[in-house]
Amino acid sequence: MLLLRLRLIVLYLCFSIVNSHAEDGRKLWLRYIKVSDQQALNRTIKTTSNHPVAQQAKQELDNYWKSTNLQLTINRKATNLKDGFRIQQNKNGLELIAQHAVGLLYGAYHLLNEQELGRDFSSYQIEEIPSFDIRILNHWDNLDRTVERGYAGYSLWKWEELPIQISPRYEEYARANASIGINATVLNNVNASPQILSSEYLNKVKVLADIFRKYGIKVYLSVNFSSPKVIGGLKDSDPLNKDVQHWWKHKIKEVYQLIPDFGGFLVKANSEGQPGPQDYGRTHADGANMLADEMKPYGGMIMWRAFVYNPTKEDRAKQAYQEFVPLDNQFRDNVIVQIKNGPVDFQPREPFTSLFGAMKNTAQMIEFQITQEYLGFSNHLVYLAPLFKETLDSDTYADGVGSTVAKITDGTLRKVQKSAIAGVANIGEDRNWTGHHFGQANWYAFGRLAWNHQLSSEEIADEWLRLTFSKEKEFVHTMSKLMIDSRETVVNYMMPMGLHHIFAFDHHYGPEPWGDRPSGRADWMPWYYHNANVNGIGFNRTISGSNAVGQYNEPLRTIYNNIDSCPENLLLWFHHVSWNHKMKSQRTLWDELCFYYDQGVQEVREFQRTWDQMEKYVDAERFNAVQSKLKIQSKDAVWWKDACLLYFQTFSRQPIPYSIERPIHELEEMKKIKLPLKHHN
Ligand code: BDP
Repeated sequence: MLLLRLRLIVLYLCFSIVNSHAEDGRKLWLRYIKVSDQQALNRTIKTTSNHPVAQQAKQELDNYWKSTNLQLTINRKATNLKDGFRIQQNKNGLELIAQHAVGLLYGAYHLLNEQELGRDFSSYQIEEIPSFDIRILNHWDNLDRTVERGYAGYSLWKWEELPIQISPRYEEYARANASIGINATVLNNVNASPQILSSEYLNKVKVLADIFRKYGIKVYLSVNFSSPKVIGGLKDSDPLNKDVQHWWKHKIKEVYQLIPDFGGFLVKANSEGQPGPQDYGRTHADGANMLADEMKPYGGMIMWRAFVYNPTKEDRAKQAYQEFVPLDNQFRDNVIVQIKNGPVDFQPREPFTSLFGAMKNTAQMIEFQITQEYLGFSNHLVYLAPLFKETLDSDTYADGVGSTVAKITDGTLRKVQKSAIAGVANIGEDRNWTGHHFGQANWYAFGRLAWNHQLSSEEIADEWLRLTFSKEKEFVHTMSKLMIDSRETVVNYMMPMGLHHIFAFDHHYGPEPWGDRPSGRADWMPWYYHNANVNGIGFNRTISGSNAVGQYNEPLRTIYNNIDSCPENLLLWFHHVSWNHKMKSQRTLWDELCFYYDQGVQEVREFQRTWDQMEKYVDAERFNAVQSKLKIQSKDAVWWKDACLLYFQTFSRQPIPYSIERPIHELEEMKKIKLPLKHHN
C-alpha cells in the first residue's frame, strides 16, 4: 500500500516537472518572469501620473522590470511623439517620456521586451513614433460566436454571459494587443447583424470597452446599413431620409453615452449582398457622409470598405477603382476608405489594389487579412510579414516615384485627419489564441508593422521567435529563415506565377481549379480566374483584355502590360500565356508551372525536417503541435500540386517533367473530395 502511494507520488512529481516545461501558447510573446523581492528592492519605478493607463504601465514594470530605476513622465508638450515615447538616461536611471499615458504603456512593453531580448541599458536611448494613428483589428465574429473565416475556435466574446460574467481573456487580449501597439478593435463581423446596435448588445459592448480602455484600446463596431429599418422599425434606411438620419443620431448618442471614447463604425455596404445606400439610388459617399456627420460631434470615424464588386461582365479586379474614383473629394474628413491589399481578395499573391493613391482627396487605409482564409487556415505555417511588406512597399507612383502604399496611407504624402491600418484577426477561443502556434506571429507582425512599417520581416520574426520560443541562436536563425521562406512556399504549392482564386468553392481551403456551379456567379468560379484552355492559362488584364493594367500609373501600366517586362510572379495575373512561352529560366510555361508546384512541396518537406531538428529548443507540447500541423501542410501541398497539375495537364497536354515528383492522386478522385467545412455568414 505504502509502496503504491510512493509510486503515485513519484509519478505525480514527474508529471508536474514535465508539465511545468510544457507550454500551451496562451502567454503568447508575453512570457515575462516576475521580479523577485530582492530584485524589486534594487530598483524604483516612479510616476506622477494617476491616469489608469499610466498606472497600468507602472504595474507591468513593477511586476517584471529588473534592471534599473525608472521614471515615467508625461510631457504634454512632446507633441511630436504622438502615441509614442522616448527613453533616455537621467541621473538616477532611465526616463520614459510620453505625451500621453498610452505612450508610457507602449514604452513599458518596449522596455520589458528589450529586457527579455537581453539588451544592455547602460546607455540606452530611443524614440519610437507609430507609423499609423489607428492600428486596428477587425474581428469577423458573429453574435452566435461563430467566426467568419476564423480557424481558432469560437469567438472570444461570450455575448450570452455579458454584461454580467467577465472572461479573464478579455483583459489578456487587450494586454497582448497593447504590447504590440494595437489601439483599436472592431468587435463584430463586417457582415454585421443589426442586433449589435440594440441596447441589449450595446450594454455588453460597453463592458468590453471598459476593460480595453485601461490598455489604450478603443472599440469600434461593424454596422449593418439597414439597421434603421430592421431594428428601428423605419420604412427604409435611405441615407437621405430625415427619419433615418434621426435614428442614427439617436443611436450614436446612445453609444457615446455608454462608451465616451467609442472609435466609430466600419461599414460593408452594397457588397456581396449586404445592404447599402445604392439600394436607394444613393452613392457610397452619401451613405458614408450621413453616418460621418452624426459621428462628427463625438470625434468618431467611419471606415467605409471599398471591397465592392458585382457579377457583371467587368473584371472583378477593376471594380473598387471604378466605383470609388469618381467619388473622390466627396467624403467627409472623418471618413476613411478601407481598401484590401489586393484587388481580388486576400490571395497568396496579388498586385496591390490600383485604388491606392488613385483618389487624391480621400483618406485611404489598407486592410490585410491576418486570418489565413486563403492560406491553409490554421493548418499551414505561413508567416505573413513578407506579404504585408510587399504591398506596403509597392510604389503606386501616384504622387511621383516613391509613392508607396505605406506612404499614401500613413499621412506622409497626403495629410489626413487620422491615418489607419486594419488587419482581419486570426484570434479565437483556442488556448493558444490562433490555432497554429505560428499564427501568433502574424498577429504580432501586423501589430509591429502598424507601429513601424519600416521594420523588416526578418527583424520581426527574430523578435517574435525569441520572445515566444527560445533565444538560442541556432533556433532563431533557422526558424527565422523558415518563416521568411514560408510565404513564397505557399504561393508555390497553391498558386504560383500570379494564379489566383482557384480554391474550393465557399470554404477556400483546398484546390478546385475545375470548380463550377452552374447556378453560381462567374466571379466566384476558379475558371473565371485561371482561364485555362488548350492555348494557355491566365487572366488577360492587358490593354487587349480587361485593361485592368490601365488603372495603374506609369511606368507600372507599361511594365504589367508587356509580357516580357511583367514580373513573372504576377504573369498569370495580367496575361493569358501560351503553354510553350519561354520563361526567364528557359523552361516553357508548362514546365515552369510543374517546377513551382513541386518546389512548394519540397520546401514544406524541408520545413518538416528543419522543425524536427528544433526539438531540443522547444517544449514538448508546442513542438508536437507544430510537428503535426506540418504533416497536414505537407499532405495538403501534395494535394494542391497533384490537383492543379493533373487538371491543367488536361489543357496543356504535355508530360510532367521527369525530374519532378510523380502525382500520387487521381484527378477524378480529387474532384470528389468535399470537405465538411461550413462557412458561416
Ligand atoms: C471574403 C470572405 C468573406 C468576407 C469578404 C469581406 O470570403 O467571408 O465577408 O471577404 O471581406 O474574403 O467582406
